[in-house]
Amino acid sequence: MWNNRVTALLKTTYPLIQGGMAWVADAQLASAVSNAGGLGIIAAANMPPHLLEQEILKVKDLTDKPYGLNIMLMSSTSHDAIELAAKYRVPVVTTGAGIPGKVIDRLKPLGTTVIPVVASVALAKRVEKQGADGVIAEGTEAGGHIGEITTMVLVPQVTDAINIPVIAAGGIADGRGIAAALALGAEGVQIGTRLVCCKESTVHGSYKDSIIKAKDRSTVVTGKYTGHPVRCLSNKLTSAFEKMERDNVPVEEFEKFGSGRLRAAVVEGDMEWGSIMAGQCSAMVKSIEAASDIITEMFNEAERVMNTLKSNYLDPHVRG
Ligand code: TUI
Repeated sequence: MWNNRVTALLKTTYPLIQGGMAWVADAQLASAVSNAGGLGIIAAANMPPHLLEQEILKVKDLTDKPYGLNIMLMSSTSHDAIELAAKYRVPVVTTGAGIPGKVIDRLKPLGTTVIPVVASVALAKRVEKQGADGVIAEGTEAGGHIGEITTMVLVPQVTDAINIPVIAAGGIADGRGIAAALALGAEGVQIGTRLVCCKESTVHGSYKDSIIKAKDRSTVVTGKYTGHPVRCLSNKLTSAFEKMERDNVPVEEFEKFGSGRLRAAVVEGDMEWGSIMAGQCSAMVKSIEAASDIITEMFNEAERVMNTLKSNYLDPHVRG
């Protein structure tokens, strides 16, 4: 039913990639997503190489299905992550927060599928020329480090500009979002926030609860003036960041103040002073379910949505 260029690339049942969320995307989450028919991802982010190696070994133990590694290009340990991906012949690598030329050059010759996250048409064209296998076009609705263009506007422009498959990301939390992404020309979806709240996710319970309690305007974007804007649920930390931005404090001071905050939220459950990175679709996440139930239901709903659209707008109507 869902076979297309993305399932062919990923060797998965569904055209779904899990977001490469720092501190969240570990072997337990990745294996749950892969076992459910999507592509589970381990986030290398700033993980020390020996711990990342343990996570790679663990995911290989917990699933026979394909899995991936996300390499955050701004991270000081990205080189080590690339070498570990090479050592273990990781099937798929996604990249974020930068230009992935060195990842493509090192890993493509080894047979790794490389799928960079892009937030602009220009970068999508550039990575296609560099040899990327597909792109994840991530809209500003997403959580964490983001670009400026919405998913609705970015995805059709990227699909028009390149020939490799496009995976839509940012703001997708249910089957309606999947159907919409496909309507915009994407052939797959990346899901972050909704999977933070799955049963197998090891994030602190308070983090999951905060997402479930979130409303439409609960997220804010801080750090625009640093050049690295980040979307989080609003709390005391984001208010302090907003004040620092108004006061134009030096960028180094701002970044030093932010250091360790994501870990504080994810691991310790500090909902006041931790960085609760999450997308705008937090408000659409209503319960904690197993990854396999989330993924199966999202694609079943997408199928129902597409059938309803067809019967409402395309099938011959009996006119009275
Ligand atoms: O990378 C992400 N999201 C992230 S990374 C992250 S870790 C972090 N921790 C603490 C502070 C800040 C970050 C949390 N969330 N998403 C993928 C993504 N990549 N979004 C936007 C981009 C992007 C932006 C610019 C990719 C390439 C790019 O190129 C720059 C250029 O010069 O064109």
